[in-house]
Amino acid sequence: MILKKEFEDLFLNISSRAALSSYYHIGKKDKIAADKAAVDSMRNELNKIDIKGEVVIGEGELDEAPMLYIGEKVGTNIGPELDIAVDPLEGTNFAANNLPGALAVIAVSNKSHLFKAPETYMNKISVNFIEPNVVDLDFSTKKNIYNLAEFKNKKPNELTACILDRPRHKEIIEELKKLEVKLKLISDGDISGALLVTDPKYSVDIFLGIGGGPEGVLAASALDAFGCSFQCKFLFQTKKDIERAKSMGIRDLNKKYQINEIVSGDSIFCATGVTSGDLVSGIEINENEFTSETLITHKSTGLKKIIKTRQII
Ligand code: VTB
Repeated sequence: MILKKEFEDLFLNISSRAALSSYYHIGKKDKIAADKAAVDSMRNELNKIDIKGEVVIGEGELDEAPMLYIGEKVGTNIGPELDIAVDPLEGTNFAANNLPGALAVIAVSNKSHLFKAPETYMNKISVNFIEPNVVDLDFSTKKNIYNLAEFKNKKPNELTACILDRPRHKEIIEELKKLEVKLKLISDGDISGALLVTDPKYSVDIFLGIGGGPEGVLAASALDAFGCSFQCKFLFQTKKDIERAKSMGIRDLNKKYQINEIVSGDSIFCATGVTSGDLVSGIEINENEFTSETLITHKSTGLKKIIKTRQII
């Protein structure tokens, strides 16, 4: 089933309104307030539209998050049954410190077509083509880089890899350095990081490493529309993580997922800039109007573009 074209505008409006709401908190050193503003706005706007929505990726479990928790029903309860994934403010540190790259993000699919990911870490890898056995989560970093270089007809030192700058990535980063791969180390925001493989203008050949599981599902929705490959594995560190995963129906805890096991069928993805970053520009306010930039994709219509809108506040 295809998602109606009119949803493109509706969801674009939801992510741009959420971005505007957290924009008022940028640089205020209060990431909780910035996040809450985006959550409240997204929930409010979602509840105005005619859908029977269920949050599959949200702010956490009901006991952790009062709003947009996993399983929360959203919409007017009239219309199609949809899965909703949200990261109302991706890059809360960026927003709190007025740094580039904060985004409001939402993705939607038909019911049961987005993976209900637990709130755990996820090991991810993404490139902008689909060709088996070139890049694989089970290969060593070295093998992936050599294969990718050969596939792209480049030398390893002409490739760029994007990865979160974390101590857990020490070995991968050392290996990439040894191979003379150019690094793009990001401090937060791995939805945006993953999406840098989608267009040559960002000069990123591969995205890899361990980040948030929910962020992985959101990125997968856009990567799918761009025809990129994405593989992932969840990492369960505590007993609680494992129990939660089992209760969510995950049997094989070491399973490697391909993109279409994470997002299947049609999906719409919107990421609006709160502060300007690699992907999109941030919110600008001019008297009673605001301008926002949103990267929007819609798999079935082939829509993949950055849309600038100007709206009354
Ligand atoms: C990433 C990134 C987020 O968390 O998922 C990362 O996209 C993973 O967690 O913006 P750690 O910070 O524990 O490494 C963020 O950086 C913050 O939610």
